[in-house]
This record gives sequence, C-alpha cells and structure tokens, in this order.
Amino acid sequence: MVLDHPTNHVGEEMLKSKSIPLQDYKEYSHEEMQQRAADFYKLMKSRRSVRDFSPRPAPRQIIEDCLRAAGSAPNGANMQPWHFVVVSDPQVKSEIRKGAEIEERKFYEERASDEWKEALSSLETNWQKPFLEVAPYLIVIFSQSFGLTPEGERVTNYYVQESVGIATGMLITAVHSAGLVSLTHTPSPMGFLNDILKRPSNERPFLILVVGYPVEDVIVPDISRKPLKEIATFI
Ligand code: IYR
Repeated sequence: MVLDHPTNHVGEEMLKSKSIPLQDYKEYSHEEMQQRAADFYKLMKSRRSVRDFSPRPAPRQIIEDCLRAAGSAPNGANMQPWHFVVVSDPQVKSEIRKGAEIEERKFYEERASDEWKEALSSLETNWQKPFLEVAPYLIVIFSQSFGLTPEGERVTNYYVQESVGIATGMLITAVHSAGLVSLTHTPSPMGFLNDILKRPSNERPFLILVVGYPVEDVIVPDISRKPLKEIATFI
C-alpha cells in the first residue's frame, strides 16, 4: 500500500477519509438557471483561439487561480494525474519556440498529409510560432502516465487522457472567463518539452496553452460552430 504520496495525496488521511456533506451547493429557480446557462453560453461562445499575442504581461495571480480551477477537475480515482509548468522566462520560451519550430517545420514540410493541410488551410497556420516567445505565459500541461512514490515505486493512474483533457478544458475556460486569451498548441512530437523543462519520464507533454492579451485589433479565422441539432441528440 502506498502512503503519503506527494502528488496523488494517497496518504493515510486520504485512505481513512469519510464522506462529508456537499459544501456550497445552491439550487436556483428554473428562471435563474435558464439565465445562468444562457449567460455562460454567451461567455463561452465569445472564446476564440488567438494566434497574435501582445507582449503585455499579465498578473501571475490570475494564472494561479486559473490553475487552481483546472486542478479541481474531475479525474480518475482522484489521482490528479497532471502537472502544469508555467513558463514566463524569456530564455526558456525561446528554447521552447526553437524546439517547437523544428518539429512544426517537419510537420508542415514532410509529415502532414495533403488532406490534413487542406483541413488546416482556413486557419492559415504555418511552422513559424512567434507567439511562443511573445506571449507572457506558456502553460505546458503534462499528463502523468503513472505516479511515483518518493521511493520511486510506480502508482497506477486511471483515465489519464480524459482527466487531463477535462482539466485543460477547465483551464481554458478559466483563462477566458478571467479576460485573457489562449491558444492550444500541440507541436508533435513534444518530447523536447521534457528535456527543456526537466520533467521526469512518467510525465508526457499534453499540450502547450499559450496565454496572454491579444494584439490590438486582432483578427481570427472566420469559422462557425455546428448548431445544437448537429452536435446533440435527445432521446
Ligand atoms: N500543430 C500544428 C498543426 C495544427 C494542427 C491542428 I489539428 C490545428 O487545429 C492547428 C494546427 C500547429 O500548431 O501549427
């Protein structure tokens, strides 16, 4: 049995923990619920991925709270199999840009199929990733394929991809709700991030979330979202 694990909190306390009353649950009237759901939809539909960032700094405290929100995500067996590395050091950002552009160049020039390039054409992306140096924060999200005790023993994590995906979605939502913009960036393969950020081998880069302010009068691709009847079925 694993006790006092530092990252998944499978400690004696946790194993003995009993159920407690649900804190802070509040029931709303149907009208209030409808208004809240509509307001939240309005907020979320205004989120767009932005590729042109301003170098303007953003307060670290905002990022900290957004990460706390992400860390509250539902996840497999409460192992919380994630680690977030927040990079604002210009030197490290520059190394990440170099590493990403090497992979992205290979992607655009060799690896991507014509079909994939066609699917991306409206986004007008290419191998150059200046935003990796310009934006004030790169949040590199790592998933922990398995946990490690201080003694180096492996601890199984469950539903790692699902858990980290949900946490990332919550992070993106928190960043948007706070009033900053973000871009999910996935250079592939991303192993270079373990080297640059000195992360252990039980961690895999999941994605880079680029966070900051947009440039003034920023433009974004003219895309639309599928209507509800296309994305949902009620039975
Ligand atoms: N990772 C590359 C390519 C790319 C892939 C998809 I799927 C996108 O939605 C956007 C880009 C890049 O970041 O340019």
